[in-house]
Amino acid sequence: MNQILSTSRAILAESDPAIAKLLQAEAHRLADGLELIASENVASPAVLAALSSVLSNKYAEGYPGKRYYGGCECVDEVETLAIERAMQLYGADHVNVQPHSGAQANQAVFLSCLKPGDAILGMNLSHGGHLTHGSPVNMSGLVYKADFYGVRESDGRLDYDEVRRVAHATKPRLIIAGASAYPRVIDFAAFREIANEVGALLLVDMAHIAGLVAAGVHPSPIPFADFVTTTTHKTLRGPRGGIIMCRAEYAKAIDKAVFPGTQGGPLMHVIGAKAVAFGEALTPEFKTYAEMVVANAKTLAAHLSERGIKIVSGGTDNHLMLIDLRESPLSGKDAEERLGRIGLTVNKNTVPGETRKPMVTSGIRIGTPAITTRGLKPTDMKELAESIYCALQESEGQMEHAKGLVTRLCQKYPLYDGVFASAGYSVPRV
Ligand code: DSN
Repeated sequence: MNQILSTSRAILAESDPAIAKLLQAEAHRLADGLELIASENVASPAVLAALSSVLSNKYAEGYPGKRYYGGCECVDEVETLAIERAMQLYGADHVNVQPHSGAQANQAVFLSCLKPGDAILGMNLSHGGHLTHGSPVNMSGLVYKADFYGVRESDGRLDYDEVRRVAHATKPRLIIAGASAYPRVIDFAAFREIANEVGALLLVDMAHIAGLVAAGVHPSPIPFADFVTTTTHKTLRGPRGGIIMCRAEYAKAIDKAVFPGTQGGPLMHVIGAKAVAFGEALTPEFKTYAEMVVANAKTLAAHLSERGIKIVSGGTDNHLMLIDLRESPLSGKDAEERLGRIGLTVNKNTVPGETRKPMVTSGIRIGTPAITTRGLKPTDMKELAESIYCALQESEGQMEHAKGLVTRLCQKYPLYDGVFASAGYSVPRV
C-alpha cells in the first residue's frame, strides 16, 4: 500500500511539481492541525487507493449489465459490490450508488417524484437545514414551492408540533427530514406519522449521520422513509459522493432520475471507493469507531459547557455540537479565524435565533468524526476544550498556550496512525 501510494506520489512530483507540492502542503495542513469540521473525515488508505485508480478512465453510462459502452465487465462487478454492500449496511430495498454528491442525490429524488411547482417542506437552513432542502438560492427552492420548519429557540430542539402545523397548512408532496447542523437524535417515526397525515412522501437526507446509522448508534430512517439520501464522506468515512436508497416501488423511477435524468457517466473510481468504504463500515471496528465519535462529542460538549461556553440544546447526541456566540463580542467568523490560528479547523455557522449576517454568524460548528479517526479519545477532550476556551477569550493572551495544547495533541496522534495504523500510510516529512 505504502509502496503504491509513494510510487504515485513520486510520479506526480516528477510530472507536475506544482500540484505535487500543493498535495504535500495539504497533507501537512491536515497533519499539523486538528480537523473539527463536522462534515469532514479522514478516508482510509484503501479508499484513497481506489480513488486514485484506473477505474477513473472508464465510461459506464447505464447500470450493471445494461451499459451504453463496451468493456464494462470489471466496473459492472465493482458497482454491483458497492450496491450489495450498501444494502447489507442499511437494509434498504434498493440502492443507487451513482450520485456524484449529496446535492445530486437529492436532485434526483426530486425529479423522480415531483413536478415543477410542487410543494416541499424542509428544515430551515438557518436552523441547521441544508441548502438543497428548499433554499430560495438553490434549484430545490427555485423549481419547487418550499416551506420550512425549524427548532424551538428555547431548547434548540426540532419542533415536531411546528412540522405538523406547517405540513397541514401547506400540504407538501414531499417532506424532507435531515440536517447539516443539528446535534440531537431525529425522530424519523414522527416525520413518517406527519407525512402520512398529509399524504406526503418522506425523504430523509442522513448525510451527516450515515456512519452513525450504519453502526447502529443513531436510529435508522430506512423503516420510515420512502427515500433516503446520503453523502459517503462524512461520518461514513468514504470518498466524496452520494447514494440514494428507496423502497422497491420507487427503484425504477430513482434509477431513471439519476441516469439519464440528472447525470451522465458515473464516476467509477468513486463507486469503487464507495464499495471499499461500505466494506469497512461493515466491520466491528467501524462500530467501535462510531461509538467513539459520539463519546468524544458528548465529552467535548460537557467540558466546553463546564467552562461556561454555551452549546445549542445544551449538548449533543451525535457527532457535532454548535457553540452559541450570540452573547459574545466574538462572532462565528472571528472564532473560526482564531481557532484556525491555533490549528483547529472549524466552520462558522448560524445558530437558532441568529442576529448576525450569514457570512459572519453567531456560531461555530464542531464535529468529532476526523479527530476520532485520528485516534483522539474522550480522555483527550479536556485538553481540546481548554484550547478552544483559551482561543475564544477576548484577549490574545492565551493563544500561545492554546496553540501548544493543539500541537501536543497532533504529535500524540499523527495523521494516519490512529485507526489506520496497520495500513502503513503516513504523511511523509520532507
Ligand atoms: N456542506 C456540508 C456540510 O458541511 O454540512 C453539507 O453538504
